[in-house]
Amino acid sequence: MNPTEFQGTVYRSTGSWYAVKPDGTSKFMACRIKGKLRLKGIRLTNPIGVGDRVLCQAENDKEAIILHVLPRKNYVVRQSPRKKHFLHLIASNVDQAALIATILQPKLKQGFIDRYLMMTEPYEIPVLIVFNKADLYDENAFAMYEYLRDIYTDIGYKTLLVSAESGDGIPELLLNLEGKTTLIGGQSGVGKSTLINRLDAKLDLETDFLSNYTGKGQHTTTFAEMFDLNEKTRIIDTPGIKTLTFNHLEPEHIVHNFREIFQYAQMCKFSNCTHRNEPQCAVKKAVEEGYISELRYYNYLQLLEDTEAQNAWERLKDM
Ligand SMILES: Nc1nc2c(ncn2[C@@H]2O[C@H](COP(=O)(O)OP(=O)(O)OP(=O)(O)O)[C@@H](O)[C@H]2O)c(=O)[nH]1
Ligand SMILES: [Mg+2]
Ligand SMILES: [Zn+2]
Repeated sequence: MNPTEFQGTVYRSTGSWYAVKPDGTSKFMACRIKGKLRLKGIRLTNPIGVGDRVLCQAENDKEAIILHVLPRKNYVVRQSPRKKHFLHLIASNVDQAALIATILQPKLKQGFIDRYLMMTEPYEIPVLIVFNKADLYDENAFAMYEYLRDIYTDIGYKTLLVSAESGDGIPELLLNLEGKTTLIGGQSGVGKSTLINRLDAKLDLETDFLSNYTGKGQHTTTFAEMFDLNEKTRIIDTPGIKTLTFNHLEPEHIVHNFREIFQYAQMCKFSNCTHRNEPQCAVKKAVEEGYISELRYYNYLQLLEDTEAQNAWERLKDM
């Protein structure tokens, strides 16, 4: 390696500049991409994301050029809101994701958890579902939390109940983050940044306080950013998600991301079974017998229909 070259990790990206922390140092370098980066496979609206490992060439002691992106262990993408068939890279090389949800304020959007899991299942990224704002739950909200907790723990996701406000459950959350790089995601306003501030008061991230003041209801966090909690523990704060749609997927891919439904799908009579009304469908039978939760099955059907409709619309637009 040329003496001016170094490897590092991307912590933040603001348009054309990337904050890269060279390995073994604590000072960031401001990095740019020169020319076109050749990337195989996926078409991305942003060629480099938070968590990417990069090879750079220093131009001086503050600035460098990114020469290339080292192979990714995994990545999380979502459909680009603007460019068809392009994907937006949310983060790369994560050990797990913490999906932050709340039953109240804002109300949990029906189906949101399963939509989020559509982004993490392709790489089998472990997901911790964190129900925040426990201090606000009344009896009904608590019952809803318990209902969801049971559904998701039954199929292998870890769940936690916490309150960034009171501090309840925070030590256990920290324990679950220790030694890992965790992508923090969820709807806007669920308390992602507040939780991160709870985990490390030094970070002092901006939370909803100001946007309440301007009354515009904008997302408070506007780009993804990685933080070190300690030498081995990293967290990535991300902007809140309003809706998640999947025009980059084919309908038959949906079932792959519903882990327990996929298992039963192997036993359906027809290999192209969509698990709606086909005869001898092992999935429907498992739902009727209570082995698959009705909520998950309903969300599967909903996502399947959404994806079919979106794909049909894309084809019509192309004609
Ligand atoms: N009562 C209560 N309020 C909370 C809790 N956690 C966060 N909040 C409040 O919820 C609001 C939104 O918090 P943020 O941390 O900005 O939410 P966010 O998920 O980062 O939002 P985006 O950046 O827009 O995605 C703030 O007013 C917080 O004070 C909690 O545990 N209990
Ligand atoms: Mg935020
Ligand atoms: Zn079936």
